[in-house]
Amino acid sequence: MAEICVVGLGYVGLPTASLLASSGFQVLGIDINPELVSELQTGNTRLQEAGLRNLFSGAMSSGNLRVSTDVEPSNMFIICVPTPLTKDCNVDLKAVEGATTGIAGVLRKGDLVVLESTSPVGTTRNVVGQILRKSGLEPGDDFDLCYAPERVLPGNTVQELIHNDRIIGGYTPSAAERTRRLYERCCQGTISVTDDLTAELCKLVENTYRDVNIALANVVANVAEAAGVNAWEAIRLANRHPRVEVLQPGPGVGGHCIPVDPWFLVGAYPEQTDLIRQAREVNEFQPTRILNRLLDLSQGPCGNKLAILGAAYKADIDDPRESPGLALAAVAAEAGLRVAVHDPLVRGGTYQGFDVVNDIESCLEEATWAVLTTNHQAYRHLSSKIFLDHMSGRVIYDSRNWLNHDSLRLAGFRVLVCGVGEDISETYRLGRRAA
Ligand code: SAJ
Repeated sequence: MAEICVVGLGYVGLPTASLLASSGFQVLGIDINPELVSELQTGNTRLQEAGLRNLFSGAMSSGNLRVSTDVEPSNMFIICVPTPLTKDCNVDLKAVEGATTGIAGVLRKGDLVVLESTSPVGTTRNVVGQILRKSGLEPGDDFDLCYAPERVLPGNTVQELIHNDRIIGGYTPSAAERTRRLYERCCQGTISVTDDLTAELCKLVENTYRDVNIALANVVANVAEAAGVNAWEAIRLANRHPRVEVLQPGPGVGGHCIPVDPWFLVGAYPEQTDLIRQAREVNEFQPTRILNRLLDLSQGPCGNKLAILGAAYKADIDDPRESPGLALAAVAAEAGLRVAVHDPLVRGGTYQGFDVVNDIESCLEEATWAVLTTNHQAYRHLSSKIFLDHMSGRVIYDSRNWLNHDSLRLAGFRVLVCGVGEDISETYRLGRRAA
């Protein structure tokens, strides 16, 4: 029998199960997707996470980790399933409910159940606890119940699982203590203990803070464009203040966490969360702003093909979920443009109705405009030649301030930069006024 059953073998569950197994626990990893489980049974994972392949295959070959589609009795259960948004921006708790229902079927007195999935305040006790009561057991009396949010940055998951501080929110203090002892076995960060409601709010505050901060950066970029100032330079200098840390503007906020989690607060507390909703709206509008600026400021029409460089939601990862590049593709297609999308890391295929290709030449071929949406290292030193050789138009929009603007301008391109007024971008170099 497994000591720990990890339910959900995705971006968080698989590294968590692997790490616990390599810390000496007998772990069973569960996923409802039979293809994923068959693939994992071979000891391979497709997840592109530094250190994960070795950690996972080592855990499998040690015999401490097994994977299956079926939940089994276990001393401890950790739920790591997705909590996406519905179309009308409400939380979809179906995966949490399904995972919990499975656990309720095998729950025994003395077990521990931990929810890690980002969830609205109250989910641990009112959803998970309530479903588990169907087992005839009472949380707090018969079994322990906790909320322990994951905090890992996709792309650096294994390192962050080991080194980040963690919050453990117990339905009861003793449940929190027990969970702290469990996580201490593989987490080297400081583990703080609180109640489940506070821990749930804490997780939502972390991602909302980042969303609001990026929205501020995007507003600064809009002001800078109107005022003829370079926002990147202004933010860099403002951040020299010891108590200021403004993030960076860009094409919007992607991924499966930051654009989603603030809605869990807005949905439940609409009257208290105007600021949070507005920040979401600012960030969601960025692709449309980019398109409008591009169409307003660019040269006369010489075609209608838009080449988008970057389908991953952020730099140097292969994940296209909620990506600003694909959001831009959608608004551009709606405006009647032909759209091509390139990414060096996202596996070639169709995402949200758009083909993502891995060869940049075909994406740029005969393009009227090119927009850089992801600051991948692979794009950092793109030569002006590749744009010259393939594009028919001569307008490039850099939404991440990432390309070599001087060399592109020398090659005859008009370069628009997010957060830099167009007239300014011609006369400023490295963010300073030209002599
Ligand atoms: N972004 C900007 N400007 C910035 C920073 C980020 O536009 O200055 C954009 C990125 O390009 C990307 C989006 O924001 O499109 C989100 O990327 P991210 O790196 O800020 O965050 P995620 O979604 O990859 O991971 C976040 C992290 N949360 C925080 O940093 C508070 C991570 O620690 C969480 O564990 C994760 O959400 C999660 O699973 O909740």
